[in-house]
Amino acid sequence: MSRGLIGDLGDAGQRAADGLAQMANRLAGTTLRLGVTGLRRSGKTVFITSVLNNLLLAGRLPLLEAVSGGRLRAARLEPQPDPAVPRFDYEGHLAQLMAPHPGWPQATRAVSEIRIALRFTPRAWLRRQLTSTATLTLDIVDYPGEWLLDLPMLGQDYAAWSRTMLDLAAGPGRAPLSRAFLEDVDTLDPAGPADESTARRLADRYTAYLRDCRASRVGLSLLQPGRFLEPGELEGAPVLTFAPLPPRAAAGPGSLQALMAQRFEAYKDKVVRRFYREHFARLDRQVVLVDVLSALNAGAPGLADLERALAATLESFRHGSGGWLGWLGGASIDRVLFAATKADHVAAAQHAHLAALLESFLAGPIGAIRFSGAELRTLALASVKATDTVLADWQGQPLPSVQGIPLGRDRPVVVFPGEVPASHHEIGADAAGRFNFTDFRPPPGLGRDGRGLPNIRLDKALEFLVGDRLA
Ligand SMILES: Nc1nc2c(ncn2[C@@H]2O[C@H](COP(=O)(O)OP(=O)(O)O)[C@@H](O)[C@H]2O)c(=O)[nH]1
Ligand SMILES: [Mg+2]
Repeated sequence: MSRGLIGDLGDAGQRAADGLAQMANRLAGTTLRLGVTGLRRSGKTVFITSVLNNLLLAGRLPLLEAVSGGRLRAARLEPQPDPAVPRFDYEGHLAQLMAPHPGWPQATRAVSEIRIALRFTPRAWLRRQLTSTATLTLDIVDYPGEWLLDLPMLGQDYAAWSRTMLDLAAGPGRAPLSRAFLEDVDTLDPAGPADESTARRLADRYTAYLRDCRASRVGLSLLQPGRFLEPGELEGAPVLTFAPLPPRAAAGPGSLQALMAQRFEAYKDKVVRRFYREHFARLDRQVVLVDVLSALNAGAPGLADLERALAATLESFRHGSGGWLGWLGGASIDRVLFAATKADHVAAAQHAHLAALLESFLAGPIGAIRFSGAELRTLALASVKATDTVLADWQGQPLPSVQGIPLGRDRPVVVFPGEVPASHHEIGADAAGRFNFTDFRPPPGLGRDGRGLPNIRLDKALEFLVGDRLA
């Protein structure tokens, strides 16, 4: 017998043992960690609230097979596993949506988590013989997409990062916002002596520029480092006191550039890698929520920026030798859903275009990096449906329109929001002002029937994200 064959038998034996262990685990119940991310106001809080509400009530989820098949027996919230992480305030957010004068939940900023246990009857005959009910413990982790956008920094050194950031700052859409910072950089010698007040001033100007980008009408989103905008407990710390500088070969130890590079490395280590270890590396599944319609409203620069932000996000789900995650190790995310949120802002007939548009943004980066890694899917959803699609008569033409109460108003109106392009290649530089999608309020009486918050395709999202673990 050759050594190879012994080796093969050994592997097969090991695999069988692993398989049995896995089976035993699954019978006893499994835990799945689902990350929910997206940039500010992309819809994370509303998504998690509606997912929990519909699972707890086995409600409006006809395309989640465990629900339509009547196999979801019971669901309840349980204490979360990480006592130091804030709990997702499900009850508070739901109360706001169901109030007599309903409103959207308050904006949230940091990471939070919540655990829901789902008891179900297994679908497979063999498994049913072994156990009549199984439990899936689902941990949902809400974290800002801005933090995810920092992950690619781990694959860059200070010089490479600086070049990328300075090019971006000088590009279209951003140049008017970065002027004060770039002028300051122009008058400095990176090879000159390090000095704290200069470092502080540069960091302040760079932060002001990032803030202006975020506040700008065009809705810029690729903003690094993310913690400059959401510092939390790190406000004023040296790890946040740096900025990109044009690389100078002559800059030696003790130079301003050396100080900045040191702090850039500290940021990677203390902030980015820590987030990676404590949160990201522990996730099994991920949903990335994208507010595509707001990006359309913002016009061409906002759309170009969205594409860059999506490309950076995608990097995080790439496995194997090509991706920088390979050497970090431990990433276990095997399914990622990119979901265009607030689909109820447009008529049902436009939803396919909305999903195709999001896919077209991802197609470029996927081709460019020859993506291999987690399984990807895109769809358009509304976590809470605030409108109805109606056929309105516009000068004798029936046009699919939406009816709902616009934000800041009290009465329902019918609006024709226009067509969503099916690809971003169909959007010219003249996009500014072409799109004007309206924001709506949650309608009164939401969820009163006890059948779960009305939504669009939340079930399809869940089938992809957790359906296989409910089988
Ligand atoms: N019509 C509609 N609006 C939504 C939906 N989800 C989110 N929104 C809007 O988007 C805003 C931000 O949502 P939120 O969940 O707080 O975003 P987060 O910052 O990612 O947690 C809300 O205040 C709503 O105005 C939805 O499913 N339908
Ligand atoms: Mg939130």
